[in-house]
Amino acid sequence: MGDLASKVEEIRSEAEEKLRSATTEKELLEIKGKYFGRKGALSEILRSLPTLPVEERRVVGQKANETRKFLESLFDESLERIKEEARKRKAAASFVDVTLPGGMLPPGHRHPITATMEEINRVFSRLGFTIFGGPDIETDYYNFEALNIPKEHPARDMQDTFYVENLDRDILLRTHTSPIQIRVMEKLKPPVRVIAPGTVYRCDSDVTHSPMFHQVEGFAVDRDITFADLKGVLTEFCALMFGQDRGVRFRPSYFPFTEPSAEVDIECVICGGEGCRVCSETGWLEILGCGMIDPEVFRYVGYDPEEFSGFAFGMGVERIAMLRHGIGDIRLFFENDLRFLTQF
Ligand code: 2U9
Repeated sequence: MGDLASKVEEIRSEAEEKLRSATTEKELLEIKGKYFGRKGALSEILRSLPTLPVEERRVVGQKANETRKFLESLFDESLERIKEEARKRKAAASFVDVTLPGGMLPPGHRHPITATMEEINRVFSRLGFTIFGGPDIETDYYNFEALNIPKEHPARDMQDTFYVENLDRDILLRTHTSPIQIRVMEKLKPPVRVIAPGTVYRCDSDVTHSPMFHQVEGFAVDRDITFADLKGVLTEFCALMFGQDRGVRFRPSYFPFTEPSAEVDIECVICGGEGCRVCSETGWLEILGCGMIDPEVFRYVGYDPEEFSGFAFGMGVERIAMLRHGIGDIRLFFENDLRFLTQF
């Protein structure tokens, strides 16, 4: 008789210890199955009760039923404990300490085109020019007509224009920043010295041309402005931008809005004038265009060409940045590849 009762005791203490140390729901179910489930050790003892003598049946039966009740409630308690532990583990894993300092962004820097454009602006500011801006979307009048380029004039073929869709083809993306200067001339009377930096657009794309690029143009108008003033200002610009000892030359050229016109070359920044692949073995690099403003342009803006004269110039910012940094493909500026951009 003592045997079965102590077997129940044994089941109780073994199952209790295992339930208390179990860490998963699966483990709990296994313990229940083995000790106090329908096919467990306890059920087996209960099933054998009818074969026992009355006294033993009473004692063992009572003990076994109490033990099952105890283990079942310990099972529920342990299940609750395990679930609570899992909840706590999950909460700890997703805890965010909002008092910690935020992640620091690495310091950035200006895009090489912005840096070059700002440097050009700085040089002309030093020479007494004031910076103006204007709209990227322009009218045919400000982009062409007022610059002495009438409709159907062959000079229009020099710039492949993006037109904004309308029947009259009179709204477009500016092909140069010259319209800014027309707008300034309409508002300000001479003497004026103005610099016009900005984004411009042309339907053109290869290693040295991008459909979107940047220009800095400028002009000076006053009484008695001569080609000598043009040469003086632009020679000084080249010295400040490319070094005091760099050779500069002026070559005759043509632009519809200037007469006479010239192109300015500097000694090659790569070979110093010896001749190399970058300067096509000439020793010289073209960096800007310029000229005396055509009297016809003055008539459009209401300046008296008998009283005033002026010079104007224009340069492509990408070209200058490419020459300064020895870059062979203009598209690198606009791909936003950090391996390229972080070198500046
Ligand atoms: C007004 C009158 C005259 C601006 C000028 C150039 C010469 C010139 C090009 C250089 C390379 C543009 O980026 S580029 O393709 N520009 O050569 N620009 S004179 O003359 C003006 C502008 C405005 C009212």
